[in-house]
Amino acid sequence: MAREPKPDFERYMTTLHCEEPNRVPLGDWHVDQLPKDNFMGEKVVTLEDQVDFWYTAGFDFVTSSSGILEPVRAPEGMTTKGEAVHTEYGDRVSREWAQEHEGVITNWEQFEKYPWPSVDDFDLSKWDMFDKILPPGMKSILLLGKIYTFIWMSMGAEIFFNALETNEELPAAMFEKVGQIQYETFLRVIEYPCVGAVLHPDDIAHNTGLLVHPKHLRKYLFPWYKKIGDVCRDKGLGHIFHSDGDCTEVMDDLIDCGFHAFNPIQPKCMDIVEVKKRWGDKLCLIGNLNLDSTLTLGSPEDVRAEVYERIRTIGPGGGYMVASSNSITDFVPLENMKAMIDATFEFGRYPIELDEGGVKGTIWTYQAKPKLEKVEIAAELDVESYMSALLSKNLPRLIELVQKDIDSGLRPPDVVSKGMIPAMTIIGEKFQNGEIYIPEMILSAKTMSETLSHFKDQIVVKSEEKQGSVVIGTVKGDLHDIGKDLVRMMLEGQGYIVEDLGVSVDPEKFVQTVKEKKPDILGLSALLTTTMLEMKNTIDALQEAGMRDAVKVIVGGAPVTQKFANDIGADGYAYDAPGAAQKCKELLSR
Ligand code: B1M
Repeated sequence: MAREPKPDFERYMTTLHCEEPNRVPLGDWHVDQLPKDNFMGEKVVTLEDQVDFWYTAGFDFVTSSSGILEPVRAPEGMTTKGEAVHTEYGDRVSREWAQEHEGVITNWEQFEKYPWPSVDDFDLSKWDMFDKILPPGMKSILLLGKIYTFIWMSMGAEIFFNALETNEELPAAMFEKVGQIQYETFLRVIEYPCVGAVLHPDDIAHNTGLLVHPKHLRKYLFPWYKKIGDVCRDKGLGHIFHSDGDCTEVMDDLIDCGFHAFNPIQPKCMDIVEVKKRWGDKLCLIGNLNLDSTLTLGSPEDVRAEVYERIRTIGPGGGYMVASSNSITDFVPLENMKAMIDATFEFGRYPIELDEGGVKGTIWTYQAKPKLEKVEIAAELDVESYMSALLSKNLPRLIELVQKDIDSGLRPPDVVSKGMIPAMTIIGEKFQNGEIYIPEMILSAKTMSETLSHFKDQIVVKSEEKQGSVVIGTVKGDLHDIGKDLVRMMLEGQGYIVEDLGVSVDPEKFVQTVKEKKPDILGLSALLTTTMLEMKNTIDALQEAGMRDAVKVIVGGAPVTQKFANDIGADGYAYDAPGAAQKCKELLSR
């Protein structure tokens, strides 16, 4: 790359204002350590090294985190965090993440005792340094994380979701506390002249929609963004929002919060062409280069073709920056990262006049999520009432309904299979259609399991009436467990006996458990393109152990597709939790 980097933060700001600059800027805000080192051919260690990396790669800025409230700290005596280690690179990129089940702030006592930081305790000298060492034309972008993400991670996802739906006092106090800390940090850091923009990396969505109902975001989160946004507008600073997943439902809210730009528009979740049409005059779009496939599994030619296509379709008129659909992770090959940067320089010059199909390569375009088959339910009981009791988490009402049906002469297992299971299936459909959110799904499933345990002595299901048994886990190297947990709950709610092995499960552990427990089905979940390959390793390990025919294997998770499932020899694939329950039923009835 013999290009002379000519950083120009004005170009970045012009693009944020949805106007045409002289060329399309690069927009990634996070690059893992390994690709940085590989790109530079040496370890990127000091602040000067960091600046050198962003400058040499061709960015108009360097990003830097405030470091406040990150990561979630587990003070002595409180529960600890999980750790992710990408095995390919040993411990070089090991990280810590809060476990979803056990938060560190789950009650008032923990809230009071938490070592809440203040910006006054922070060493802000790096911003002073940036002021001195940034090359002409470059500015720094403050990564002001995280409000929402910090709160759900420190409370534990399940506890946070539950509290939002049942007793909002603690989450409300958390939003107040965390929002205030972030706001004060923001005010202090933007005093440094080097700061040109503020970016919030705060994931609020997953593949098919928001993680929680937008009313909670509107009440607790967006007012903080707006407060920060107002100051940014006043001071001429850029204001950028990052959330993975499908944020369609709140795009107008984000504009109202004063954001100039939205990142990363995951291609599996949102159609960037449609997003540009609907909001492109008010919101600059940053991202969309497919991390699931092109950037990670494709060739440099594929990357070049995808950059060409995005610039051709989204670039005209301004308001677009080339970036990945999350970040440049350590599993993006160096030559693909370079191809992305080079192609941006090659094709991004304004005015953009590129012909369709001008560069050949396999590229990714948005595909709408699969339409799920509507399940016909033989509603012999009052399924509607069961459903509303489950959705309102009304345990006494459920107990009353079950008792009434038992008293009318029905066998208790039939009450479950003809009343509660169909009700849970409809709740699953509502989730698929975006009518309800993850907390409602989780809480309905929990309420169902509490009802079942209330009647456990009466609901003695004969073995031939059991739906089947499932061993489930997230594969090796992968720590994502919210989706896997939802699948487990949905299966339990449908009458399956489920053994959950947790996250980052070795193939050997899966094989051993299949040997010991002899489940009908083995369920594998993966959320990363790299860890998806562990699904194949697990199936191969079953084969080697002579156990492949002993169990049906179903796979799922955000990057997994039916084609991938076929390629690795899985017996089934499901797009989501309700689909997983359907698939298990189908496999067991064969
Ligand atoms: Co991460 N993350 N994450 N993350 N994260 C994703 C998955 C990502 C898609 C974001 C993106 O690209 N914009 C991306 C993966 C890209 C890729 O590889 N293709 C990603 C990345 C890159 C990373 C890190 C590498 C980030 C980094 O370090 N640079 C890192 C890796 C850590 C590790 O695992 N080793 C990382 C970390 C994290 C957190 C720890 C911060 C957190 C996880 C917390 C936790 O789970 N306890 C996190 C989160 C929250 C996400 C997003 C935002 C949301 C995932 C989620 O919980 N969804 C996600 C973005 C996205 O999904 N679009 C993202 C809600 C859940 C209900 O949906 O899990 O999809 P989902 O499950 C669905 C279906 O997929 C299906 O049913 C579920 C319910 O309907 N399903 C199955 C799941 N398992 C199934 C099994 C089945 C059948 C269906 O059969 C057995």
